[in-house]
Amino acid sequence: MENIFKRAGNDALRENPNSMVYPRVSDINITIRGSDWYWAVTAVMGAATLVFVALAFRVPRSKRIFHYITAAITMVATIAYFTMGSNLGYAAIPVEFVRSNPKVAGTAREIFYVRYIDWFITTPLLLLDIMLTAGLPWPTILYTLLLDEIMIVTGLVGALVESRYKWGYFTFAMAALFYIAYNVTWVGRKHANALGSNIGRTYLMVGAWTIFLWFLYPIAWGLSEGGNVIAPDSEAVFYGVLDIMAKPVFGALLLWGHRNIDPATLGLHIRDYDDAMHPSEKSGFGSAAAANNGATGGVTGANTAPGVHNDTTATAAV
Ligand code: RET
Repeated sequence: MENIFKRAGNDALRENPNSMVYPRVSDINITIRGSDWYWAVTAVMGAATLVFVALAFRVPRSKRIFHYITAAITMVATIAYFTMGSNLGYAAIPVEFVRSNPKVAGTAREIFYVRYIDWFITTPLLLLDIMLTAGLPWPTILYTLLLDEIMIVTGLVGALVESRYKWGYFTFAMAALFYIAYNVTWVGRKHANALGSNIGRTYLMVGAWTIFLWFLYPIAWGLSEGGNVIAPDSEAVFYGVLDIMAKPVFGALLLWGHRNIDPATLGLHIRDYDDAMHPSEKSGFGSAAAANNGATGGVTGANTAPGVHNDTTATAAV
């Protein structure tokens, strides 16, 4: 048994012994003030969801994609914040650094894993909002979303690990964040600018806002789950302000930017059952003929001058 510790180089079983896995109680926790703040953020997220859904109903169904994605983001956050306000959705994790500061003195910290479940669902949706605005090719979008999921999952695992190995996970997450930032700031911007100045301007606004905010998250993590420097109440305020900026404020900016952009311009041709058909599609079985005509039917057909079936005119007509 001793021999497994004597092998040179690999300290894994010594640093993370199985004896450390037992149920624990946390002694570095949020107070009632932290809970109050989490409830306040719950209300903000819930109100934003109602506003985004209400805005969706003001435009035709075929133009609601960004409203729906954005409302889904704040809807999920509402539930996550409800959970944290209730002092639920956490694990008690022994701290790597035992501090003397009374605000963080103790041996096990309350780590809200529900935060990461929220981010696992909502950060890909945020990126989708951004990358669909740029009209990026779908393989680039999918790959960036995968890197984003890696960032969130490694962040969660790092937060739940008690030894210094947590910083290994932090490093993986940072590498993923840099890749995401490269795609958003560089690749996305080139694509968005190519689609016209209105789209380029909207993209620059939401893209720059996002990348600025996203780089503040690892700082919050380093001070909270990572380094146990700030109290769980301060962690609540830090992440809460960031989440409000990155979700409801981001969503408002995005939908404002999209008010004059037809999703069809971005290659998002969405069909609705009551779309008017192009005269040439009305022959035969009417709507059935239109439904089978993937290339020209739906939104494009509805908004295009007779005989013209390309994307540019479809957009210009709206
Ligand atoms: C973690 C931990 C370690 C390193 C990095 C992280 C990045 C997290 C980010 C989260 C973004 C969340 C958003 C939520 C919206 O409400 C996981 C904190 C890089 C970028 C935008």
